[in-house]
Parts: sequence; structure tokens; C-alpha cells
Amino acid sequence: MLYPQLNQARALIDLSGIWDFSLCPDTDEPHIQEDDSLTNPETIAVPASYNDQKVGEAFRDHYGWVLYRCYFSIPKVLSSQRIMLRFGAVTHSAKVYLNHQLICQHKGGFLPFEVEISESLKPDQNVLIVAVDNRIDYTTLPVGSEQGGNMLTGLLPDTPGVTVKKQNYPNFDFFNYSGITRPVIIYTTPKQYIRDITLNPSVKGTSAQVDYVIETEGCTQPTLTIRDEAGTTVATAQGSSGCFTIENVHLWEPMHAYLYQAQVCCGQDVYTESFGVRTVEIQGKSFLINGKPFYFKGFGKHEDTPFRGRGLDNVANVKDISLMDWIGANSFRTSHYPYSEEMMLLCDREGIVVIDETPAVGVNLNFGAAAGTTPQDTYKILRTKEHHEAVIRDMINRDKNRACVVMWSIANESDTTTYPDSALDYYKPLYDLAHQQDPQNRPVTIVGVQNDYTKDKTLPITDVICLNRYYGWYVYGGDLKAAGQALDLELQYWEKLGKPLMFTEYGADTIAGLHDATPTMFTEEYQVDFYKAIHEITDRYDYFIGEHVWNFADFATIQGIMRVDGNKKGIFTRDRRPKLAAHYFKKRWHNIPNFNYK
Ligand code: GCB
Repeated sequence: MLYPQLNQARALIDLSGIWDFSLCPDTDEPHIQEDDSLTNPETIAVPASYNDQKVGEAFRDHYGWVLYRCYFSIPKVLSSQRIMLRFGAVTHSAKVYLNHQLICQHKGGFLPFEVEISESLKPDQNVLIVAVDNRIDYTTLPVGSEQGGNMLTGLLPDTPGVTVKKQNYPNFDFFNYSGITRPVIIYTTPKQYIRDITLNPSVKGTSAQVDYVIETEGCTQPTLTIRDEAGTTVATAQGSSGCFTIENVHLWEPMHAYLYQAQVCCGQDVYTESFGVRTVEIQGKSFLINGKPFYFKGFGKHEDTPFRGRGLDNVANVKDISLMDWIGANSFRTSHYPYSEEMMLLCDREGIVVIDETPAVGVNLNFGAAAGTTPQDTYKILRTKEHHEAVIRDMINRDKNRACVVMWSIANESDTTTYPDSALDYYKPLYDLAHQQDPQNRPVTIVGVQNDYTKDKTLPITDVICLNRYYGWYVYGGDLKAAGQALDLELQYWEKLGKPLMFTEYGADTIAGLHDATPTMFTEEYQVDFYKAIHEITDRYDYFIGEHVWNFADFATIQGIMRVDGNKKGIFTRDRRPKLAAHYFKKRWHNIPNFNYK
């Protein structure tokens, strides 16, 4: 799906601003009043999560539907055009009503959707109501408790006379921020238009060959003009599919981005898609970008900032990339959901390497909030398969042209060992689907949870073994010597597989400002010692091709006994101040080259 664009053929109207808003009192589907009125309307900013915008539990812990409303008019001059309404993301499901008509529905909180509204518009004022449901359960990604049951205290018997409030109990470790979290855009195209553009570059010596497919509606014979960063035309092409060549190609390199612009014209329509030329390939134990062994230095992140929650925050995104540059990082993973299109485009421009992850987190009934005393077969109980397929397709379709994306992660910390065969039956088709779906056929991974790795049948089928490991924190916490030994044993095990392996998470909760001359858990000194102890082991293995620290910054979680004001494993605080470990990493990473470290 193309990102909305303002150009000579397309108009764009951003509906960001202060909307009317109301929390629905029960979980029944909201009834839209005849006069489109809302009960006790409040003000709310769009785009942003609603939870932290107002004071009080009612907002923070709301469970179920909310209603958003705004009014708009469309300039008459646009009435001859095809007019689209597009949502960057609505968490987690949406019903969209325009002038009292249900015009579209969408499930999934982290990917865009759109609907044509040309025929539903009134000549003067239009009223747009968006009903948003934030409930997560055994059918959604991410996974939450069924019917608001408490996954944390669910093991306790019900006590007569005690009513436990219905709440979203996430089977994952980040706050379930909700609402219209990314931009709401009205854009136009001519009636005959360009629907989609797929660009698939490969490199032959000093030139690039780019296979392309242009999907159009109504118009035929699109033309392509490819320009370099100086604006010079370097190639042209004609027809809905084919190949063009860029001589003396300037490659997109990690931390040294270079983007070409492909201007596509078809009938009256024009769309310019930017793209970088780079190759990604796994060869033996190496992860090659542009034919050279790459070493991942960076983070698992979150879209998480004060007040906005998970709402698009372009300022934070720019700042975070500046901090990555400062610290010597070159990459991150979009843990644990696809990030905004704005962030992906920014990474393309900045040369930040991205592992792009679906929202499949918490697909594991033997871990975290869901864990009971008897093992459960996650894949027989959860009903996520169809939605999982949909998010893989939609994420890859959205981000397929982004040079920054070098690998797809189809899930985080699924249960792959308790019932190893059913895990493999669930994941093998999804892994294959991701490969089929990607025109560039990039590597595909599943991020593995700390477990009895010897039983795992699923991770070995993936292209890069990606591990979340907490030796020295959840396992052997406070005993870094034992942590190192256990890690060493595990790395010896995986080495035999002959594939590249990286850490997608490792970390220790650290309270900024808490110091001790004798490092103990939660102090800034312990965080530094933790990383030093782990690196002492990982640096010995040539197939260990990357370190993504958990987490870039402290972030919000559900309240509970495991978390004091959120997860504190950040290398930066939530307001992006460096902890002691940031200075340690700055030194380490500026001494590790992006290429040929191993
Ligand atoms: C994990 C999860 C991540 C958590 C982290 C932690 O393994 O993937 O979502 O936040 O551990 O800090 O416990």
C-alpha cells in the first residue's frame, strides 16, 4: 500500500488535531446515535494513544470501545477526483462511520488501512466517527487474556464478594496503548490511478538491475523516470512491469544512505517512490549487506513516549536516530509490532538497518502473564493463525520497498519448545509465507525466548537464529560468572547448526541514578558489568553476528509487582538521558566497524 503523497496529481489533507472523544461504558459494540452525538464528549489529540492524555484510571485502564469524532469539508475543486480516507494505525480494531454509514472495518493495531469515500461525501460538512476497540485476546496480535480475565491473578480462585475489574491483561511486557495512534489522511488520486509500486533491485558489478511492477487501475502503460540524489535522470522505463538498469550505481549502505526516486506517471496520476539499492544475503555464518559481513549493533525499541504513548512522535524518532548515531549503533528491531511508515522512511533516509517485526507477541501460553502450572499447547488454544497470516502479508506489502529492512521477524518469543511439533506446524507455513510474500526474498526469523533450546525444532528452520537471552538477569541474576558459563554452553550448542546467530534482546533493569561501589542488580554499575560479562563470551564466536540490547529506552508497562513505573532496561531513560551503560556502549560500538568485525 502506497504511503500518501502530496504532488502535482494528488492532494493530501491531514486530519490531525483535537477531536471529540468518548469512552464507551460497556464492551458492547457502540451504537452510533442518529444525530451523531457522543455521550459526555471530551477532547483528545489525534494521532496519539488516548490512555495518558487525561488523568484517571478510566482513561488509562479503559477496556473496550471508544468513539472518536471529527467534522471536515472537502474543497469543491477536488470533487472530480477519487478521494480516499486512510488510517496509519488504529489500535487494535476499528469501525469507521462517515455521515452515519459504516464504510470500513479493520482488525490489527499497527498497519494502515484505507477506504474510498468519493461517493459518501456531502458537499458541505461531513461527520467522521471512528469506533476503536482496544481489547486483546486469544484471536488478536498481540495476545491478551480472554474476556478481560486477569492473566496475572487468574490462577487464584474467584472470591465471592470480590469483583475484579475487567481489564486488558496483555500477554506481553508493554503497556497496551490504544486509539488512533498514527495519522488520519484524506488524499486524492485521479479516477484512473497508480495502485502500487514494487521495486526489486539487484546488483551486477557496478550497475543495478531493478525489476519493477506497477499496479494501476484504469490507466495503462505507466512510465518510470529514475533520478539520483542530484536530480539527474539515471534510467527510464515503460510498461506495467519490467526491468531498468542504473549504471555506476550508488549503493545504500548502513549509516550511509543513498536513495533514488522512481517517478511513476500513468494517465493523469503521478507517484514518486524512493528506494535504495543494496543487497542482503546469508552466506554460511555471515549476514552480508552489499556482499560484506555486517555486524548488528543496536537495540530492541518501542514506540513509547510520555503523553503520546504509542502515538506517532516524529520528534522522538529523529532524536532516537540521533542518539543511535551518537552511541555508534547501526540498527534496531521494530519490537514488537510494525512501526510507523514515517519511521521506516526516516530509517531509509538515515541508513539505519531495521529488522521489521509483526505484532505477534505473546503467542505463548507457557510464559509471562499466561503461564499456569500445567503446560498448555499454545497452538491448539490460540486462534491467531489467520490474523498472523494477514499481518505478515500486510507488513511486507507496506515495507517491501524499504532498503532499511534487511530481515523480517514474524514473531517474538513464541513457545517453540513445550510442544515442539505443534510449534513447527504453526510456524513453518508462516515462515514460507513471509518468503513468498517478499519480492526481495529477505531473510526471515522468529525471535526465540529463553528456553530449553535443545528441544526447539522451530528456530533452526529460520535464516538467522535470533535469541532473547537474560543470563545474568532472569537467569543467574547477580551471578555474572555463572551467566557467562551458561551462555557459553548455549553458544557452543548453536554453533553446530552453521547459521548466523544474534542477540535480539539482552539486558538488565536499571534505575537511573542508583549507584553502588559493589555492583548489585538494578544499579547503573551492574548494567555495565552485565554487558561486559556477556560480551566477553559473545566476542569469542565468529558466527555471533549482532547485539541488539534490550531496550533502547525505559518504557511503560502494565502496573504489577514485576515493574516499578515500567520496564527499566533502557540504555536511555524514557526521556532519553543516557545511563552509565550508554557511555560504555558508545566506546564499544565506535570501536566495532559495521562490516568485517567477524
Ligand atoms: C522479553 C520480551 C520483552 C520484555 C523483556 C523484559 O523477553 O521480549 O518484551 O520487555 O523480555 O524486559 O523482560
